[in-house]
Amino acid sequence: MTLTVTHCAPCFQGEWVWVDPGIGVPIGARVKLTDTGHQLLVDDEGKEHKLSQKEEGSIRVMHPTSVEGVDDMIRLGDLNEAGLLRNLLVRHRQGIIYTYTGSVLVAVNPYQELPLYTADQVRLYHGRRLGELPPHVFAIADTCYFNMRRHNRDHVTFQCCGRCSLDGESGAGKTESTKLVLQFLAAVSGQHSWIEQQILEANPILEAFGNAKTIRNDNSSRFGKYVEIFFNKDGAIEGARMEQYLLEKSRVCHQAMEERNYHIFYCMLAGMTTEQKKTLCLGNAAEFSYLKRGDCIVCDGRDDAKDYTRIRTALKILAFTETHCWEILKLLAALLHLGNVSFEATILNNMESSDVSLSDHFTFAAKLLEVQPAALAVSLTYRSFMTNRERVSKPLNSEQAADSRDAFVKAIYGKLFIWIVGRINSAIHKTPTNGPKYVRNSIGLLDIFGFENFDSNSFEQLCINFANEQLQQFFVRHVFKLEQEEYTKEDIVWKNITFSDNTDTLDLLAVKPLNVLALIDEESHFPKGTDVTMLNKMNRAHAKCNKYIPSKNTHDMEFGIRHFAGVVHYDSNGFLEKNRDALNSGILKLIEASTNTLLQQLFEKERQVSTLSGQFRQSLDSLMNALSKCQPHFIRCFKPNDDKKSMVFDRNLCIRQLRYSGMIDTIKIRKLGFPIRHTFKQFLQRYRVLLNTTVCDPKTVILIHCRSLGWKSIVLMEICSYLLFFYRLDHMYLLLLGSFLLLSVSFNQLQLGFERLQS
Ligand code: AD9
Ligand code: MG
Repeated sequence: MTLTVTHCAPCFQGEWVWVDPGIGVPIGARVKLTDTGHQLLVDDEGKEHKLSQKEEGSIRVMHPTSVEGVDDMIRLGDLNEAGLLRNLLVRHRQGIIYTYTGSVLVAVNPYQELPLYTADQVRLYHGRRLGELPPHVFAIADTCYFNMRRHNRDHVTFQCCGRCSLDGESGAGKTESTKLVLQFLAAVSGQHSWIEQQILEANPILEAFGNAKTIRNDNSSRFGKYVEIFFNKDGAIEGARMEQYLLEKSRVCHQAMEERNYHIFYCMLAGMTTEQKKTLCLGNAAEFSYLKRGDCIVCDGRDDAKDYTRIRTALKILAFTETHCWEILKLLAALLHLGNVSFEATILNNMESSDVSLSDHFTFAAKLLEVQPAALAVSLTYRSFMTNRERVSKPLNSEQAADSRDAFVKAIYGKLFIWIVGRINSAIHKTPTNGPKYVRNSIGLLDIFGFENFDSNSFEQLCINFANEQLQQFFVRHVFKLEQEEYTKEDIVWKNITFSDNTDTLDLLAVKPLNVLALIDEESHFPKGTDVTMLNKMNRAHAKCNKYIPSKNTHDMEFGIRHFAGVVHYDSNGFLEKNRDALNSGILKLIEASTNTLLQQLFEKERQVSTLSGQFRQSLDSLMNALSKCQPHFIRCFKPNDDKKSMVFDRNLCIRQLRYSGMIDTIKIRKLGFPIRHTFKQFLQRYRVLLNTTVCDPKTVILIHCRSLGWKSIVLMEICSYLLFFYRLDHMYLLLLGSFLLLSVSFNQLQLGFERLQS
């Protein structure tokens, strides 16, 4: 094995060094002397590396901060990929899951219950400055809360929000972290009110209907979620609003091997009384085709019957009446029965057609949907559409009829989910009553699907990855671009730092003329448009774009996109149908004729205003707009291994996550920069005590002081602002620090002194 080694340094027994066995990122290793006096390196994974004599003298010694690990990666001496990776590894081994990178929190999924979230911990972290205590998700939650309240005091007329954005792979811990932030906010807002309980209880409902067991996560969120929590001027929670994005509807009808349908189905079958099940003609999960496509009915570690009780309690708390609950169960039962309906191939006027195979399931489905069986049969086996003059019906063959049944089921489930979120909102989202001038503060929590790249990727993955590109750009913009631009604008000496930017990919997806999403939409509106015509247009329009990988030949239905997190190949089959998201008009007529009130309500607003990607883009735009107006906080969730194991740290998986989380660049920029700045007005309001002046115009005051004190004053102010913001120092400290700083002679010394002061 050849070893790549850099700096020369003599090494001693037991010393820590870096070794690069040529398999990616250097790994930490400890020097061991053999009996013959040669050096042997034992790396972090226990592997031994022999060194040639020449190599022995040229080993890179590990910075002391990397040996034991640090709380904030900004303080690492080995400020590189290997350093960050080892820091996470060392802490993971010590059972420490949280690490800062400046104000960004990295959370490594522990895959075990840790005693970190007790009421004592809430009290411990509440009101403490960030960095004072070991890194914790509660510390970030408290910073959001503290800043929100502080701004509330300072600027009563502005609506200000702290945002938390959670990012990470499936199973990394985004949803758990969101719940923890919510738990913390509910605890510190201190009311133990009914509304708080309602907000907390919304989660089990959303998870029942929107989460499922996948190979990556036993409780995978199959929708994106943005929760906005509103606080009154005293900092008490007074309401919340939830937004959902892009539920994976296809899961209701199909699941990959070892995956399940949505939890609610298994829970209801395990938890309903025999009587209730009899009324809905339900048996066990194994009897329903929709529940066993993944050959997986039980999920280890989940108790479906117990969860059902929990869901029912939550529904009650969220003001779902008994009638609502029963109507929901009826509809879910109807979907299960529909899934068991099969079709027989027939020939009608020389055309392929189909008939419903009559079965109890079909009869029950019609009964529960409250429609005429004959009408249900026709709407499933015919497709009707409008020509210029009249409505025409075309028979469907048995496969098409099964597809039409699935489309019906997906539409019902998708709308039911949206309806449930709507009802939750109507329980927890109260309009403020204190008059028009009353402004509420809010904290938003974004828990949205991570980047997806499967063996086969379809339209849903394109939408999800598009959302991730936008969020990545938001992160990159926030951390990098704005920072850099601001320094340039303020004439602060700043060496340009290079960072990976995903603007080109976003241009290709949604900005350029004939961008990918626009082409898909355009082709969806053409009655004659097909996946093939769409793909051809895309290949032609973007042949020269280096972020686009065209299909290999005319038979190849795949195209590729170079995303910030890697290349994803998409199978364009089914894109247009999924994007059109339109129900056969025969089915819409059937729903109109149904006497099932819930079904009717779900489809009340069924106006085909926009395509799926159109709707999604709209909700993403409003999300991005909301995010851009607020102070964001980021929690980057990491998954230590793919096996849901508690003590396994897969280096390759973690490097990948480090890379695409932008952590390396974040750490550079954060260490070099000044993270917090204020306008003249804000500055004066906050530091008037320091400036000792009666002049009122903020800019004049500050400029006078800058001129008389020179650049040191600016540095002082920046650092004071930083300290006040992050460390919540009081004025006493600030004055002491001020005199210390003004005596210092060079900026480096200031920084050194400052660092010493911090430690
Ligand atoms: V997905 O994109 O929705 O598939 P998430 O949301 O990132 O994914 P989730 O929060 O559901 O992952 O976490 C997955 C599992 O990891 C949880 O069900 C827990 O079993 C486990 N987990 C995550 N965070 C923690 C934690 N802080 N403490 C203990 C945790 N277990
Ligand atoms: Mg989740």
